[in-house]
This record gives sequence, C-alpha cells and structure tokens, in this order.
Amino acid sequence: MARDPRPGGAARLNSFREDVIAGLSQPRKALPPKYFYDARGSRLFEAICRLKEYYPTRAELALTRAHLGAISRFSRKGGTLIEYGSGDSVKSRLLIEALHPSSYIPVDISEDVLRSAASKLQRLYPWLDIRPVHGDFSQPLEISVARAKGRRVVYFPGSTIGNLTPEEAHAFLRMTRGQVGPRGAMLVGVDLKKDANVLHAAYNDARGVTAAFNLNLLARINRELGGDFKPRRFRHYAFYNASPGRIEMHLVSLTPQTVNVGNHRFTFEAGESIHTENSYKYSVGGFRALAERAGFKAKKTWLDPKGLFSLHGLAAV
Ligand code: SAH
Ligand code: AVI
Repeated sequence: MARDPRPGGAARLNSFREDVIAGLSQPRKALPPKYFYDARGSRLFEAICRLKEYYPTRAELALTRAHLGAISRFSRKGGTLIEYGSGDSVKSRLLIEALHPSSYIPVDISEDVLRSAASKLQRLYPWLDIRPVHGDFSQPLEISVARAKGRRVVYFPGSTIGNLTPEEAHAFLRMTRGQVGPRGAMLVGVDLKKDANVLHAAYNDARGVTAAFNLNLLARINRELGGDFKPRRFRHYAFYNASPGRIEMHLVSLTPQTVNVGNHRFTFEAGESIHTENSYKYSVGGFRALAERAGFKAKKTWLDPKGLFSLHGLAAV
C-alpha cells in the first residue's frame, strides 16, 4: 500500500483554527462540517449509520446490492476507482468485488479511519493496489491520476455531496469531470426529497447520537484549539428548511455566554446558533440537471425499493 504525500498536522491545525475563528466571527456564526470527523466524530458517524431512523446508509447499500450488475456494466471492470469521503469504505467493498479495479484511491479528511479502512481492505484484497490520500476534497488535491491504469471512475457515496451547497457541488463535479477525463465516469449517491417527518427523525434520533456528533465539534475545538466551550450550554437543533431543500443542523446557545478560543473571545446571546451543517436533498431530475451543467451526461439512476435514495451513473462524454 503506497503512502500519500500530504503535508502533516501543523498546517491542518492552522487551517482548523483559522476556519473556526472566521466562522465564529461572522454575524451568523457557522462552522464547516468537514471538522466533525476527528476520530470520535467518525465513530459517532458510524453509529448514526446504524440507527433505525437514519435510512440513507441502509437504502444506499440495498440499492447498490440490488443493481450491482447494472452498476458494474456502467462503470466497466478494471481501471482505477477513486473514492471521495471514503470513511470506513464499507460500500466500496461491493464495488471492488464487482469491478475488480486495478487500483483504489480512497480520499478522506479523517486520517485514522482512512488508514484503518485501507489496511483492512488490503488484507481482504491482497491483489488490489490501494493508495489512500489523506486530504480535503474542497481544496485542490494532488492525486496522481496520470499514472492511474485504465478507465477512471470516481465514487462519491453517502450523499456527502448534499453537505456542499449546490454551487460547491457544481464546482466539485466540474473538478471530478476533469479528473476522470473524457472516457471516465462517476457514481454519486444522493439523498432524495421526502416527507419532512422522515427527514426530521433521521437528524433527531431518539438516542441522541446525532446530537452527540454535532456537539463533538465543540469538544474538538476545546481539545485541539484550547477552547473553553461548555457543550452542555448548547443544544443540538436540526430541521428541514423546505425552500432551499436542506436539513440544517445548528448548535443553539441555551444562555447568554462568552467563549474563548485561544486569544479570541466570542459572545452568544440566549437562542443564538452556530450553523454546523447543511444536508441538501435533491429530486432525481434536479440532481441530473446539476450533473449535466457540470459537464457530465446523466446516463443512469438507480433507486432503492422505497424511493428514498438514489445512485447516479454519470458519464464524461
Ligand atoms: N462514504 C461513507 C462515509 C460518508 S461520511 C459512507 O457513505 O457511509 C462523510 C465522509 O467524508 C467522512 O468519512 C468524512 O471524514 C469525509 N469528509 C467530509 N468532508 C471532507 C472533505 N472536505 N474532504 C475529505 N473528506 C471529507
Ligand atoms: C455525511 N453526510 C452525508 C451525513 C448527512 O446525512 O448529511 C452527515 C450527517 N449529519 C447528521 N447525520 C449524518
């Protein structure tokens, strides 16, 4: 397994600090969701995926299993599989077994999860050339696709694309369109618009795992940046905002309070929130139109039996 060439911890810590200071200095406080995924946040996300209320993971796994033959014909065997936001790479196993790629390039911001998933996959598939890249896909990333063998397929499951604004999603799709080249393809998992009560339950689970995932961001700021947030003075709040078509997650201050991060001081009024995540929900037609504006041909769409979740086969023609 090849090691990745990303620069190490100090630069990452600086950008975390800068993004936190900038995000909390805005009139409407906000933090980027990519910072949820430290080791604890990644474990909490995996626990979310097992919750009965959180349907996306089960629905995407079910539809991938059900349509694996067609997905594999569309993607074609061999070649290079690049996966963004690969996490524990559980869904990727289905594709690796069906496509038998010559190389697999998982990309993730969460280093521990990335490395342990890559080691596990290497034990399962000793024939596979695995090249993990620890990095942030919202920044230009050095992935040596020039040396990639055969057709390039980018896999972006989990509706992680929903955590980007439509403008960011467009830019990301354009970037991957360039990366896969004229013969390449992309498989994107996209959560669909549905009854707001189903969405509400998925992001407000009864056991409070999503709340713990959200609040862990404050604990991470305390651990890594010397912040003095008191997470108990904030409450997880998630709702479906129908007009932009997205779930919004917030952390709401329960009291007036002051919080320090390094030498920066932030004041909160009671009820004031930090906007921590958007999770956009698309219609099938809406997502296909977005992909086509970014230079792909939206060739295939597969759905789970309940029509909750979609996987799109995009060709770079
Ligand atoms: N693909 C998995 C995990 C989805 S969770 C699944 O479908 O279940 C989102 C994943 O994307 C996490 O592993 C997180 O660490 C990663 N991630 C989030 N923002 C990222 C970014 N900007 N750059 C790289 N990885 C990111
Ligand atoms: C990774 N991402 C697609 C998840 C989502 O549903 O937006 C993250 C998540 N946030 C709360 N629960 C799950």
